Amino acid sequence: MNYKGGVTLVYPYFLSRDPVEKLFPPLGIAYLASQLEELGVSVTVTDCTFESFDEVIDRIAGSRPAIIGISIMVTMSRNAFELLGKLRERLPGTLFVAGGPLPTVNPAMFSEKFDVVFCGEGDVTFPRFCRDYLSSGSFPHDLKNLDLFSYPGLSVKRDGKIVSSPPVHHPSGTLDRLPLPDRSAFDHARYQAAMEKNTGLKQTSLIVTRGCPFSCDFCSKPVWGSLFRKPPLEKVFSEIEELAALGYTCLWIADDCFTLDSEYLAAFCHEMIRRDVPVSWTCLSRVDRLTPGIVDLMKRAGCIRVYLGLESGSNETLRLMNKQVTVEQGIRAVHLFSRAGIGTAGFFMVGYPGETTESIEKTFDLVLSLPLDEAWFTIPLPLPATPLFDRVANLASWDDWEVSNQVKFVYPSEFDERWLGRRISDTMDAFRKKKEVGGPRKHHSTT
Ligand code: B12
Repeated sequence: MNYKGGVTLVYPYFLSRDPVEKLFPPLGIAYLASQLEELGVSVTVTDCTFESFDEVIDRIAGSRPAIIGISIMVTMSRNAFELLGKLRERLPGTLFVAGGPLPTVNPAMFSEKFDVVFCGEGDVTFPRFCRDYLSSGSFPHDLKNLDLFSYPGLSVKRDGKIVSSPPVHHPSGTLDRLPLPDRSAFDHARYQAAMEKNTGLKQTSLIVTRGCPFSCDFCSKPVWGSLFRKPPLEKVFSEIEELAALGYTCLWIADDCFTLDSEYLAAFCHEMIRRDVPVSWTCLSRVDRLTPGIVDLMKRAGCIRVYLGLESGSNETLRLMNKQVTVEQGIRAVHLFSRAGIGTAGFFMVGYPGETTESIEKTFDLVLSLPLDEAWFTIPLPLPATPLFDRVANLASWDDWEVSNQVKFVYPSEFDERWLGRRISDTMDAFRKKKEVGGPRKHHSTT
């Protein structure tokens, strides 16, 4: 059954804000779109990345959707509220729904202005909610016809109070029933051109597994939760073959913990070798649970780079971060990958609450002592629903969350931003110099 005036899904990121940003099509709304289509609900996807604010407003307002769902992460709340304000003026009869990583951790922030908020894996209930809403009348006042508490993950403002339910997750074994994300609305030619310019590769992202059983102090993972789930490889390879057919030459497996389950990882690699898919891949990895055998297999299966959350050169700081790994394990992992011919990128965080200038200097020393191809520094960004956030709770204002990749604390820190900024740029200069002296690496660069 088709519904007139169906659903529009919006990803409110505008490229002009940061033209050197890595660009990946937004998978959250692509997953929701395919599941809405499966239920017979008419859906359009608006990825704002290559558009202007006014173009987006005009196009969406012109199509008069009954529901507008906006996907929001921590840097996008201002854009989301601006879109909401402008669109509401033009579309008073439309229901506005917020979802994604930020509403998941702070539903109250969005329940004030949006009609409905979804927390967690929105694809568990949002498609069913849209179908039911559209068949029950499709105007905001018709919400009362629905039993809102039969939609896990939903938050809503009722009689001046916000009623919210906890983030919802797919249970084990259900990922195999989900359709592949619908990427048909994305401008793949522009994504490929932008990534090729930045990285030399037509790279795109995909999610294979969901969930992470670890509890790093700074990590915001309530969308996926702690339960590690893995879909059947048959399904994963349908998606990979689709991406290769779209012209992508490299994949970024953006899972929280892709290398967690060595058996699954090995089966993935064997399948990649057997099918001979013409794409290389990169992934995030923890530094534990790695053996020369699995690393070698990853190389043979086309892995060209791993991103490692090394974070610190001090075991005391790693303990503060609850990383549950040691500096020595990190060093071993970098050497394992490097020896196998897989490029390595290290993420480091400096200025952690409770660490010392000595431990920060150990981190800078570590970066310069490792055979890394890339090094990335951040300072702590306390995300809601993390233990770190609770410890530094007196944040200045939500506007500060717009800041990404800058040395600017959004809470009162014991460290001086100017000193940290200078030490980071000195270290990066020394890092680049060391790489120049070492000569060009044989791997493709992904930055
Ligand atoms: C890929 C990625 C990026 C990419 C691009 C994002 C993109 N276009 O997808 C890049 C590298 C650019 C990036 C940058 C940043 N990222 Co990022 N990124 C990711 C990553 C690894 C995967 C995203 C993804 O594809 N997920 C898969 C899809 C299917 O999941 P999803 O979008 O969450 O969607 C599900 C639900 O959220 C929900 N949903 C989503 N939208 C909607 C909309 C509606 C209406 C509804 C009902 C439901 C709903 O349903 C979906 C299906 O279940 C996530 C980690 C993760 N595990 O998700 C971090 C993550 C999203 N990033 C994060 C952060 C902090 C950043 C940076 C700020 C980092 C920094 N310090 O610079 C920057 C911001 C840059 C910017 N552009 O504004 C945080 C966000 C935290 C938060 N609470 O908001 C995450 C969760 C990582 C983390 N654990 O801290 N990121």
